Amino acid sequence: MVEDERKDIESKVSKHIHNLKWLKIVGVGSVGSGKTSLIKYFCENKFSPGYQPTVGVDYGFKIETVDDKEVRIHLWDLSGDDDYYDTRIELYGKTDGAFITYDVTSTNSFDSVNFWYNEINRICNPKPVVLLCACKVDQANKRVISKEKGEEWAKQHRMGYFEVSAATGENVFHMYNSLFLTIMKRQLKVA
Ligand SMILES: Nc1nc2c(ncn2[C@@H]2O[C@H](COP(=O)(O)OP(=O)(O)OP(=O)(O)O)[C@@H](O)[C@H]2O)c(=O)[nH]1
Ligand SMILES: [Mg+2]
Repeated sequence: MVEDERKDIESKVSKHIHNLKWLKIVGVGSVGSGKTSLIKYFCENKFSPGYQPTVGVDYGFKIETVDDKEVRIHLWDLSGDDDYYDTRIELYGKTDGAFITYDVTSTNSFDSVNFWYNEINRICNPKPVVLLCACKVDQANKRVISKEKGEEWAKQHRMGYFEVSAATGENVFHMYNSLFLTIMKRQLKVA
C-alpha cells in the first residue's frame, strides 16, 4: 500500500515537472573564467576553489519560480576551450538565454568577450537574451578590469551587466533571475 502511494506521488510529481515550461540557458566565456562555478552555485549552493576544466560540456538542472510561475531551467555549461568548438555548435540550438563570463583578474578573458558574443549571435537562431557576467569580484586586490570597463561594453551591446562571485554568492541569483525574467517577458511579447 505504502509502495503504491509512493509510486502515485512519484508519477504525479514527474507529470507536473514534465508539464512545466522549459528554459534553455548556456554559459560561455574563456577557459577558467567561472562558468561552471556560477552554475554549480545556482544549482547546488556550492563553491569549490579547485579548478577542474569542463570536458566538452556539463549540465545543470533546477526548477525555479519566475514571475510566480514554476519553470524548468536547463543549464548547459560549455567548455571555453577551442578544441570543443564542434561540441558547442551542436548544443547552441534553441537557446533561450546565455551568459558570457569573464574573470575580472584576467585581461585576456575580458578581451575574448567579443569572440563569445559573436559566436552566440552567429550560431543561435533566434538570437537569445544575453547578459555579461564580471566574475570573481571577491578578488578585489587582483582585479585588473574595472566595473566601468565591463559596464561600458555591456551598454554598447545593449545587455545587462552583473558583477558576480561564485565564492561569496554575490549577485548570482540576482543575475539568473534577471536573465529568466527578461526571457519570459520577451517570449510573452512574441506570443
Ligand atoms: N575567488 C574566486 N574564484 C572563482 C570564482 N569563480 C570561479 N573561481 C575559480 O576559478 C577557477 C575556474 O572556474 P570554473 O568555474 O571551473 O571556470 P570555467 O569557466 O568553467 O572553466 P572551463 O570549464 O575550463 O571553461 C576555479 O578554480 C574556481 O574555483 C569566484 O567567483 N571567485
Ligand atoms: Mg567549466
